[in-house]
Amino acid sequence: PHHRPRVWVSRPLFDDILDRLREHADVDVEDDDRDWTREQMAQRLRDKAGAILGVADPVDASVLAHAPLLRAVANRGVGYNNLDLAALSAAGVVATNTPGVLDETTADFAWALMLATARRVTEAERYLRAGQWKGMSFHILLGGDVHGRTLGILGMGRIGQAIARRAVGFRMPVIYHNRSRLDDAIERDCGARYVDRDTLLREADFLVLTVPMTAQTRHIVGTAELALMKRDAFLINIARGGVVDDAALVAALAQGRIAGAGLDVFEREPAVPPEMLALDNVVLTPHIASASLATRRAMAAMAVDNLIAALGYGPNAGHPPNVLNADSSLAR
Ligand code: 8YV
Repeated sequence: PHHRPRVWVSRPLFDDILDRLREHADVDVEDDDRDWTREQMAQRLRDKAGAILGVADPVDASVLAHAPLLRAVANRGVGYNNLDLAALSAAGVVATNTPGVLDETTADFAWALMLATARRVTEAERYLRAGQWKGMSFHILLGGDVHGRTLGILGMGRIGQAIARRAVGFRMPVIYHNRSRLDDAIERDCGARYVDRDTLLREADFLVLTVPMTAQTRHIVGTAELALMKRDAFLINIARGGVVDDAALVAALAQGRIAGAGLDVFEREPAVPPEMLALDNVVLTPHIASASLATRRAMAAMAVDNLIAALGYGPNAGHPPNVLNADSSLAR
């Protein structure tokens, strides 16, 4: 009899998109969002050939030791700091992510946070909803301008570039820092100038973080970096919580050493530091920068197509388009 692989989908996902996977595999879908421990991951994966995972669902050697049948894991996200790629390769498990499809939507949201923090949008709405608006006042809720100020981007990958390209209409000079300098043609296309890290911190009016979470980027913005920033600058984080030292940021915000922050990600999601919640000069959102319906559907479809291909089915059988660990063997 033909053997159908078993697949685990760790969190709810668009059912019509999962139907494509069901043509090839027996699919177990979790119907609630929850954060999985390594022990729970190991337990769920012990009889599975593949999995579609959220970017917080950990896979390392301790999990893989209990998953002898596992051949592929597909992140439904571009970040993959939940995956230990060396351990996956050693176990012969293919890992994939969803690059590209979320760049523009995520860049839109970075701008939403820039505008909302500088112009105090959420604070203003809290004021109105609380019934504090008693009539036209010239002096209420005075914010900072966005247009004409300097946009600084740390981590100039696909998402950073998409953010930079949007600065033209706001007449904003764009500076960036990245592991490596971009080609002239790309710099011209996104109108961005390369600077060293300290210059970026010193000159940016908006410092937007779009670096991946790695050992090198952990706490890349901490007390020393915040001290270099302008007092009227805003910090925007749509990358990963761990790239910012939250305790240092809370201190800088509370002491007015920077003007404010727009944060979509936190060090220990879904926990948000209570000191942060008490501040008015921050805009806080629950990790939704890629959350437009069209983009989330495209991400889901990409993850499903990657997994189908990695398990040896469909038009790309054996060659999933978005492999992260080319050194893993497809034949396990
Ligand atoms: C998540 C993200 O995938 O792509 C990433 O790296 O962090 C997000 O797009 C999204 O929150 C769904 O879990």
